Formats: sequence, structure tokens, C-alpha cells
Amino acid sequence: MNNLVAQIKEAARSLGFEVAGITSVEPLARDDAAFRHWRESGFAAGMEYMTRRTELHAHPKSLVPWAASLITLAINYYATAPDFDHENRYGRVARYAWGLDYHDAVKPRLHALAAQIEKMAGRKIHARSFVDAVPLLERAAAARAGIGFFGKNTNLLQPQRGSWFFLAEILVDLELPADDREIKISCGSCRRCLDACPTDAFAGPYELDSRRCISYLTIENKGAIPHELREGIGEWIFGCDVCQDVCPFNRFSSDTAWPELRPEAGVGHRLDLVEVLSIATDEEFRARFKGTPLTRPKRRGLLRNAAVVAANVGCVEAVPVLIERINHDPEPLIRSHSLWAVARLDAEKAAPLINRLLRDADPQVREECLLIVGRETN
Ligand code: B12
Ligand code: SF4
Ligand code: SF4
Repeated sequence: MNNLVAQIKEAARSLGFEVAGITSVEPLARDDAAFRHWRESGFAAGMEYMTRRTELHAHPKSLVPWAASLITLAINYYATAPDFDHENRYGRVARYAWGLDYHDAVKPRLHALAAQIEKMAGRKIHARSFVDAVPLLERAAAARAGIGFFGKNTNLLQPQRGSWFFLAEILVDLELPADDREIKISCGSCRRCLDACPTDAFAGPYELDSRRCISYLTIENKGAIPHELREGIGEWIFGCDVCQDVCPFNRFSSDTAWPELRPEAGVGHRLDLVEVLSIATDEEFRARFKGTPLTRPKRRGLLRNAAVVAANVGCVEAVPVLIERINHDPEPLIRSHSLWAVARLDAEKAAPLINRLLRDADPQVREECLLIVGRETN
């Protein structure tokens, strides 16, 4: 079996998975308690998939009853890019989303690895592969397999490579000897990530309140961005990397070997705000972002973000297109955030719009007007 494990790890490496580890399918008991506390504190925000089947996340075997071992894999997505400068025109994209959607890129290689494992095992095997989007504490499983250690920013870090990697898993019905050797390194007295977070999203070390996290607010959140957090979003139009950018373990990252994950394959590190705000239909949106992670918040979510960032970076060139959105967009979410942006960018142009929209048919737009007026009269 040890020989089989060595062969599996070698096959994983040649398929592009930089690190592979094996863990048992025993419950992740310590992490289950942390997960419960996180949920009960409301830190899952509106992510219903994180609170729906809570009994599954710490119990790999409950995902598939025949599972005997969990193979966990790391995929480096780091890529260098020119330093970001908003130039009063651009929104910033988190690094994990620069290339094509990692779910699509990783899945075929997981299947290829599972097929090779079957050959190496010399018998038919049951195997199920996952990447993200599954009720499993992926970082906790990977930590137990020795792939990395938890940073205070809650990301999993590899001592030599940092945290710019995705995780994926294969559950198999083979009894493989588990690595189960947790890395002893820790953050020590460092707390750079906790102090650098623009929206103060850490409730403490190792504990993230998603309700305040820019990554949540710009990707998973389906509704309005709370007024008090809009400025804190700064230049981030999709996701956020601040708590990783400041991490000293990330100094030694090297470029990904996955062409699909490179910036040239997808949208790259920045988006033109005027261009994004000009996308008037869902069809246009799909054509522009198909195959990239940016489809996740849909047109309504991405244009909501673009409006907030336009105001934050002083993108006055966006005022005409924002007014176009306010007057003609079918999505109240986009109209209300565009109104907020125009009020920040050009108060003179905003005043007559607000007077008219105080009587708008949509309650979200009326509410936005009241909030803006409230801010101005305070
Ligand atoms: C929900 C989710 C989010 C949410 C919530 C994040 C969070 N911290 O929980 C939001 C939308 C905010 C988010 C953001 C991001 N995400 Co996300 N997300 C997930 C998802 C689907 C579930 C995470 C989860 O279970 N959270 C529950 C909480 C309780 O778990 P936790 O935060 O990991 O907390 C653990 C530790 O704190 C530990 N712990 C508690 N106390 C203590 C004390 C000590 C001393 C120690 C050592 C540990 C410890 O126990 C907890 C349970 O294991 C996973 C995929 C998956 N299925 O696992 C991806 C995942 C975690 N995300 C990922 C990525 C890439 C991101 C972003 C970097 C994207 C971006 N740039 O915008 C950011 C990073 C933000 C951050 N600082 O975490 C990767 C992370 C890879 C890595 N190297 O860690 C994952 C694993 C997806 C993947 N398959 O690659 N994400
Ligand atoms: S991703 Fe950004 S907003 Fe979220 S915890 Fe990290 S620094 Fe804070
Ligand atoms: S910035 Fe410091 S505290 Fe935060 S994860 Fe990195 S080493 Fe740990």
C-alpha cells in the first residue's frame, strides 16, 4: 500500500497537483466545533449552502458511505501581474479569478487521476472527486493530511509556497495509509492580515465573519452591499486578496503551471469599470465572462460591485453610463447602487435624480434615495 501511495502522489504531481496528501475518513472533530461556533455566530452570512446540511461538513464518509480514504490535492494558481493601479477607471480582481474557472479546469484532471489510481490499484474502484462547492471542510481535511497549516486569516498555508492554491479531493474505497501529520509551523506573533483587512472582517484569529468580508460581499452576496461597508470595498470589484497579499509566507510564490489559470486565459487582474457598467443584458454578460469565475454573482452582482468601485476610485467617466443604468436597467439592485455612486461622483447630477426616484415604483430604489438623503442632511 505504501508503494501505491507513492505512485498516486507521483501521478498527482505529473498531472499538475503540486502537493498531494492522504487522510482518513474519520470525522474532523476539532474543526466541527469551530464550524458550529462560526455558524452559530452568524458568520456564514447568506450562504445557505453552509448552513443547510451541517452534519456533512466534518464527516467525509457521509458524502459517500463507501469512502475509505481521502486524497487531498493542492493546485497553485499564483501568477505575477503588473502592480494594480485603479487610474480612476479600473476595478481589481482577486488573483484566484484571473484565469478560467478553476472548477472546470481541475475536474478533468481529477478524473484522469482517479482513472490512473484504478489502474495502479489493479481493481475496479469507487472514486468521487470534488473541488470546492461541496459540504466538506476542505482546509481541515488538507491540514490533517499535512498539506498545510491554518493561518490566522483562515487560509491554509504551505510553509514553502504560501496560500495561493486551491484544494481538491478524491474519496476512494481503498484503505490507504494516512499521512495524518499536521504541520507544526504557525503564524507565531504575526497578525498582519488581521490588521490589514479593509472591512475589519476578522472576529479574531482563525475566525472570519463573512458578513463583513469583501470576498463574500462581492461574490456570494445576492443583495445590497451594506452602506457602511461600501467605502471599505475600495477598488475590489470581485473578491479580495488583502489578507494574503500582506502574508509573509506568500513572498516565495512561483507562477502556476496551469495555463487555464493564467491571466491571459481569463479576465486578468483588472476590469474596465465603464465597460462593465455598459453591459445591458444577461446575454451580453454571459458572452463576456463565460468560462470565468466572474459569472458567479451574475450581471446584477457584478454591476452592483462596479458601481460601488466606480465611486470609490473616483471614476467620473462612469457617470453617464451610471445614469443610463439608473434610468433604464431592469434590476433594482443595479439601479440603487448606481444611484449611490452618482451621488458620490457628481452631487449636482444626482440631486434631480434623487428627487424623482424618491417616488420610484421599486422599494429598493426609494430606500436608497432615503439613505442618500439621510447621509447628506446629517
Ligand atoms: C464559504 C467559503 C468562503 C466564505 C467564508 C470563508 C471562511 N473563512 O470560512 C468566503 C466567501 C468569505 C470565502 C472567501 C475566500 N475564499 Co473561500 N471557501 C469557502 C468554502 C466553500 C467553505 C469554507 C468553510 O468551510 N468555512 C467554515 C469555517 C468555519 O472554516 P474556516 O474558515 O476554514 O475555519 C477553520 C479554521 O479557522 C480552524 N480553526 C478555528 N480555530 C482555530 C484555531 C487554531 C489555532 C487553528 C490552527 C485553526 C483553527 O477551524 C475552522 C474549521 O476548519 C471553501 C471550500 C470548502 N468546501 O471548504 C472555500 C475555500 C476556503 N475558499 C478559498 C479561497 C481561495 C477563498 C478566497 C481567497 C477567495 C478570494 N480571494 O476572494 C477568500 C479568502 C477569504 C479568507 N480569508 O478566508 C479556498 C482556500 C484555499 C486555501 N489555500 O486556503 C477554498 C478551500 C476553496 C478551494 N477548494 O480551493 N470563502
Ligand atoms: S478577503 Fe479581504 S475582506 Fe475578506 S478577510 Fe481577507 S482582507 Fe478581509
Ligand atoms: S499574515 Fe501573519 S498572521 Fe496572517 S496568515 Fe500570514 S503569517 Fe499568519
